[in-house]
Amino acid sequence: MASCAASQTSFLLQRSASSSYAPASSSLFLAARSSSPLPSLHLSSASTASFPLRAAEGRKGECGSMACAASSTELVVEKPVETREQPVITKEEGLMLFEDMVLGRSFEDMCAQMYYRGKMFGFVHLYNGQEAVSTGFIKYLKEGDYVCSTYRDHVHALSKGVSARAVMSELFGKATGVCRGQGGSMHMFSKEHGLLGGFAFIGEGIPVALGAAFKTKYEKEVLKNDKADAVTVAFFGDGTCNNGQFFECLNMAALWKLPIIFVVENNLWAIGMSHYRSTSDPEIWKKGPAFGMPGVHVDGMDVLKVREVALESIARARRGEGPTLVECETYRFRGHSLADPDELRKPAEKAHYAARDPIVALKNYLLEHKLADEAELKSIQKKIDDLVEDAVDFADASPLPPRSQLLENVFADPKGFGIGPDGKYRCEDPSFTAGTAQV
Ligand SMILES: Cc1ncc(C[n+]2csc(CCOP(=O)(O)OP(=O)(O)O)c2C)c(N)n1
Ligand SMILES: [Mg+2]
Repeated sequence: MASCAASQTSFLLQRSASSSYAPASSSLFLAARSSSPLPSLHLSSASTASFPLRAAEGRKGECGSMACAASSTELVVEKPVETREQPVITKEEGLMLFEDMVLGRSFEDMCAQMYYRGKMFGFVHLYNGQEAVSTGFIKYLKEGDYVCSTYRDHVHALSKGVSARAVMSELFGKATGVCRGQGGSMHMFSKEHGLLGGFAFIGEGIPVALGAAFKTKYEKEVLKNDKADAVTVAFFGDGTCNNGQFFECLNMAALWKLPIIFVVENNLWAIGMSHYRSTSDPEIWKKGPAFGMPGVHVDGMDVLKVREVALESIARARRGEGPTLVECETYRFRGHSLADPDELRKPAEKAHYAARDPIVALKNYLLEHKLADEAELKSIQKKIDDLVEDAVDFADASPLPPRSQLLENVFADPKGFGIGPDGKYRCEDPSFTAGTAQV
């Protein structure tokens, strides 16, 4: 039980959960390692079906999820949370969250259609099922805040305010795309929106996000700019947490108390590799306290719980109190990419999470709390359907980038392409790019 013991606590703070998704048995507790002044915040819901399933699916070893869950009862005194009569969000906020999640889902469904119709090239990784994470964090950021994504980046871009037209056009490789068609699916970037990029290499975005957070700290403390209060959120997957850059960045972020939130989208799988087969301790949130920052574990299929953790960790970062590691338990509803036949995951597992669809859960919450009626929600869906259709029409009608754009933003020296038979560098020949790519 060596690694379970690492979460030993010296004190416990309790408060009630603010979400009424699972009112009967959810609990939220703050615990701190005896050696660290920083709290490790662990948000869990005992009635959330995914947690027991994950424990059951986990390795049966010493510190599988089940063992750790059992040991945590020694450390945490749970108290029943009273049922909340009042909704935790306003109507306006609820509809905003709903709209953003529906946009993410509908956009991705349309991407699948367009990909299979041959409108997109390369790999396309969809975000279906994980919407509560993107929406729950990004919608609570300010305009000047930063988001760093992965190759599963369309929905992060949309939540951060990049238009559906600009994302769809980028996917079509068109000049009107957010990166003028040069990035494609895995490389959404927008300086204007503080979107630091999608990254095809796993973990590559984490140090970039760290750099943005360092910039904010430097502006504030060295350049004495009191207005520098940007928060950076870095999203990445469970598989990526086995990568060295993750650990290096946790260390630096804690050391320098950077305004960054590391958001792990733990969807249980890294392509076809189960999380439980590839990591020494499947509870990723515990790595936060190990580096001296809070580690939070949250149900990533519940946008209201994600929201609660987001509000707290964003406020903490903005106050200058440093980084937070948040592990969101979520699930992707489609294969790893659109080229993946998705044959490795068990049908029962897929069905289990399909029944916990975060959009359906939010919809039910809005209806039950009389924050919206069916007609209002349908009209939001219709509005989004129209918006996504418009994005496709726009992308389709947009021009391809000119050939002259081919070598723009390519850092390799084009002279590396060598000297032609005429003794001149090949890149100096006006027809150099002709036929090298279909742009
Ligand atoms: C540095 C690096 N190594 C390996 C790969 C191949 N690869 C692509 S996706 C992936 C799995 C990542 O899984 P996870 O971090 O859980 O993200 P998810 O796809 O589940 O969102 C791997 C290993 C890569 N892209 N980059
Ligand atoms: Mg994963």
